[in-house]
Amino acid sequence: MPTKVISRRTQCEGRALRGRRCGMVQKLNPDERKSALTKLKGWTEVGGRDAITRTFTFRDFNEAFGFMTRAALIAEKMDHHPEWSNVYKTVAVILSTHDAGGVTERDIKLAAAMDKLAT
Ligand code: HBI
Repeated sequence: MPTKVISRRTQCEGRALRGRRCGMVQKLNPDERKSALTKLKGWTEVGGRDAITRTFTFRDFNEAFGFMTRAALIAEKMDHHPEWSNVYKTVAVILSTHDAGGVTERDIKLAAAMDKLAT
């Protein structure tokens, strides 16, 4: 049974009806990305990929997981999610906008929110 193809527009209308974000965002160009990084704390570009990364180190696992919990709530509210891993007191984060195939303003916004949580 062939799966029914739903146009992006229909998907978007559906998401809007459910109060979820939709609409395409544009990737930042290299200069925009570099400029945005100067406003963040300790984020760098990922070699060979249109993404940014930062590794956060906390006092212990409890603090690291608390950071992830708070960051997860922000990500869910933004409908924009990190690629991340946790080993004991460190949290390694990579941000990129899958829908756009690279770094967008959404990633910068989430990175700034994470920086604020980690201060
Ligand atoms: N998170 N990092 C990231 N990139 C996305 O494109 C993305 C997301 N979270 C949800 C989301 N897109 C939805 O809008 C759907 O497009 C999956």
